Formats: sequence, C-alpha cells, structure tokens
Amino acid sequence: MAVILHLSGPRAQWWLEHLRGLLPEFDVRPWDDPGAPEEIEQAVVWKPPPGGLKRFTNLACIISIGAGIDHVLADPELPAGVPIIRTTGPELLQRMREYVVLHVLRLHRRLPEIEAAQPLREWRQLINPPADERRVGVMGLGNLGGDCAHALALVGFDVAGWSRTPRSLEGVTCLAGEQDLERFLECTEILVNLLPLTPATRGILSRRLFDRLPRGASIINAARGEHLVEEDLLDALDRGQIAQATLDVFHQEPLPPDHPFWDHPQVLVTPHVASLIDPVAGGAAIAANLRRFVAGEPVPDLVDLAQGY
Ligand code: NDP
Ligand code: OXD
Repeated sequence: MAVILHLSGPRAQWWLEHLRGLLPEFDVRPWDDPGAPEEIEQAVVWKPPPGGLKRFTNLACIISIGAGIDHVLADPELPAGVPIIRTTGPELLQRMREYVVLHVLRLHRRLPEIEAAQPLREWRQLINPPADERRVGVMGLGNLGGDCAHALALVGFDVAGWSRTPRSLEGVTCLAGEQDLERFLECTEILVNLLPLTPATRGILSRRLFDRLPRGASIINAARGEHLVEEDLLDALDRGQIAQATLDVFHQEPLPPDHPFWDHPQVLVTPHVASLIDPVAGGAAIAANLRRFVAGEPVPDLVDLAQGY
C-alpha cells in the first residue's frame, strides 16, 4: 500500500526515513517522486500545495502532520469526501500547556515591563494582583484549549473558556456561542486563542473583539495567523486598548523580516513553536492512526468534516 509524504524544510528527509521505519509494511514515497499516482492510497501532509492532492485518484485518507487541518482544507481542489485525520497526543498537549502557562504568567507578572527597565538600570517594583484575581479567557475548549484552561485554573487563575457548543470543565467558567461572547470578553484580561481556523473564526481577533476586552488587556495567539487582523492589532496597541501581544502564528510564515511585529515593543514573536509536533511521538501517532484506518478500526483523531475542524 503506497503512502505519499508532503513536508518541506530541513527535516523532510528525516521524516521520510522515520515513517518508512515505523511503517515497514507500507511503501512511503516522497512528494516529488510519487511513482504511479493511482497507487497512492494514503497521504501524510503538512501544508500541501493547492491542487497537489487531486492527482492521487485512489486516495482513501489524508493525515495532517499537526492538530489543525485548515492547511488541508485550504486546497480549493481537495478531493471531495476523503477522510482527514489529525495528529494529536500527550506530547502536543504538554508543549502547548507549557507555552500557554509560561506566557500567561509572563503577562500576569508584567515581565515585559521589568525586562524593559533592566537596560535603564531601573528598579521597577510592580505590584500584581494574585493569580486568582487575574481573569484569563481561553477561546476554544477542545483538545488543547480545554487542557490549557484546566492547567491555568490549577495555577490559580480565574479562568473562563469559550467554545462553540456548551462545555463543562472543572475550575473553569464555560461559556459558549455568539450569545456569550460579550460576557466572555468583558471579563478577560489575558486572552488566549486556541480556536481552529474555520470560516467562522477567520479574522476573529479584530478591532471589534479588541474593543470588547477591558482596556489594557493582552492577547496570546497560539492557533493560526489568519485568526488575527494584523492591522487591527497594531492599531489597538497604538491606542492602548491592547497592552501586549504574544504571537506564535502568522499570516505568512516565516514572518517576513520587514514585518512591523518584529520590532514592536509590545509584541513578542515566537516562530510557531508553541507546540511543534514531536517527530518521534508524532510519527508514532501517525503510524498508529494509519494502521487503525486501514484496518477499519475507529480512529479517534478522524475529523468531522461536516463540522470543519
Ligand atoms: P479542537 O478541534 O480540539 O478544539 C476546537 C475548540 O474550538 C472547540 O472547543 C470548539 O468548540 C471551539 N470552536 C470551534 N469553532 C468555534 C466557533 N465558531 N466559536 C467558538 N468556539 C469554536 O482543536 P485543538 O484544541 O486540537 O487545536 C486548536 C488549534 O490550535 C488547531 O486548530 C491549530 O490551529 C492550533 N495549533 C497550534 C499549534 C502551535 O504550535 N501554535 C500546535 C497545535 C495546534 P466545541 O467544543 O463546541 O466543538
Ligand atoms: C498544528 C500546528 O496544527 O503545529 O499541530 O500548528
């Protein structure tokens, strides 16, 4: 059974060899040397080029090398109805939990201001409220958002979460849907975005949303660059409506060298590393999902295509 792998960058060859080792019973082929396209039955991909998958006319499933599947759905010529499987696992959760707790604490303890004071040799003693008086809002209460909201509550923050359908999470005030968005935002001093990118969430981090947060709130975007209207954020930072932004994902990655975010004093840029897929654990998860799918067993990471995430 032949599998095509699409992944660009310095680790592409490593992934190819790694997956071949994990899947000896499959014929894993590189994107630029697929052999006869009709022999390909599975595709394992990260950001495949638009129109690239349609030549594989016998494709039975597509596996995203990542938790998000927006990069697959972005293909206007995506073969219709082919099941899509995402890649998750405890390592993905652990890393995102570390990233979110780290950056919420950084903003809560106003570390950017203390770091800015150091070169001035300024002894800037800032008094912060304790965590239980700091209101953190997590947008998206799925696999990653739910885990992060729970972890933030364990640290002691006053945590609210927002999802599409009602959720229940210990220690977290759960709100859902458009009708609760206002209430969620007006109580959020540090906003963490962990929504999937869908038509409903594209551009959600916009002026309209920023203006519903308390003045001086901060945002952390660890989901997708396209959630953010970049010019609206720059404007909200200029106006003091938003105090700080921590951004891990961008419209264009790598972020172009001349992008204003790079040297903005209130923006921290991290290079899409919040929870980079662990090649060893991720490879094992991909191999396990592929085998389950081929054997006709239930695949928990199978995406509900009607829902779109
Ligand atoms: P899930 O699909 O598990 O969860 C998505 C959550 O968002 C659910 O709670 C869902 O609501 C909610 N949601 C979806 N649409 C809406 C909407 N219109 N309004 C309100 N809530 C909505 O996703 P994951 O937690 O696995 O991942 C989230 C995203 O994180 C990924 O799609 C990816 O973009 C990003 N990511 C980033 C990484 C990085 O390194 N920066 C690493 C991995 C992922 P409901 O519960 O009702 O379904
Ligand atoms: C993912 C990512 O979706 O790394 O897993 O962004």
